[in-house]
Amino acid sequence: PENQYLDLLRDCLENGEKREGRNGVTYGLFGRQIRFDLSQGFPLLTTKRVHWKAIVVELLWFLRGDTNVKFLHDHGVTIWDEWADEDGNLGPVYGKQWRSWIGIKMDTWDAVCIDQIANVIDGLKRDPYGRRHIVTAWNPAEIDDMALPPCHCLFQFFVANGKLSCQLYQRSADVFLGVPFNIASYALLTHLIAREVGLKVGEFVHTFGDVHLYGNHVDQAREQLSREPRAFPTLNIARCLNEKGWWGPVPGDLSPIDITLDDYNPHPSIKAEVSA
Ligand code: THF
Repeated sequence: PENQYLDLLRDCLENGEKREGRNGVTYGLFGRQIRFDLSQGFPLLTTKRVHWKAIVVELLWFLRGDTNVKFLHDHGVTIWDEWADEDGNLGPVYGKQWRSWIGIKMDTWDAVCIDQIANVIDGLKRDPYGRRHIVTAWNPAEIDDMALPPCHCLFQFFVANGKLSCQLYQRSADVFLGVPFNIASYALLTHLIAREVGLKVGEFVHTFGDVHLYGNHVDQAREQLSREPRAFPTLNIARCLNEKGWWGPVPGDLSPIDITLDDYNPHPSIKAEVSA
């Protein structure tokens, strides 16, 4: 099931172009795509243990519209620390753009605040077969104020046969450390939104711009590629908060403990250093 990921990892290792970039050596490729049928298990990699709780907490943090690492710290998650300022702020990153994108109406010069998550949920309910179910974090006016421009920049939902699919465009992808997180995060988001709008889950399609293996992850990648994949786990969402509207301005109600996995039996974790 995770063979598509392993093939991409191998592709970077064997065919990636070696480049010296902003934060170190990478072996990069451009324009790749992998996909997961979410009805066939939850795509959390089994060829190394992936820190599931960090994925859940990070996604709930995005959905809260939060851009300060305090919430992550309160739940023991440190994956954004490298980029935060002394007050824990990251600038207008994902949460801000997803939940309160600021724009100006051309005719009246009125400021508008757009909740893209609420809009996409509403859109899926009103017009499931619409072709505009898009959320974008790539806000050119605010890129300079962000600690890091969004890597997973834009996603779109699609409905067929009562199933919700999601495609992500990721402009920059750290194939060893980040991508396993990104796959699980968007798979979980698809499950949450599907539940919200009363659909089953379809596919998660992951499209990459620059996908790269860092020079200091090469040994770890070889180790991972030597391992045999196991069956994917299954996801449980204990309660659904749609009566209260968890996507509202102050959700804070869906807790990481509501979201668990069954039958996750991965190979051991593999340590690697993140490049900031
Ligand atoms: N920058 C880089 N270089 N790689 C990334 O994956 C990345 N992100 C986010 C923003 N910038 C990035 C941050 N996400 C880990 C995982 C995800 C991250 C950052 C770091 C990480 O170190 N994972 C380890 C340990 C995790 C833990 O135990 O908490 C791992 O082994 O998986 C990708 O969007």
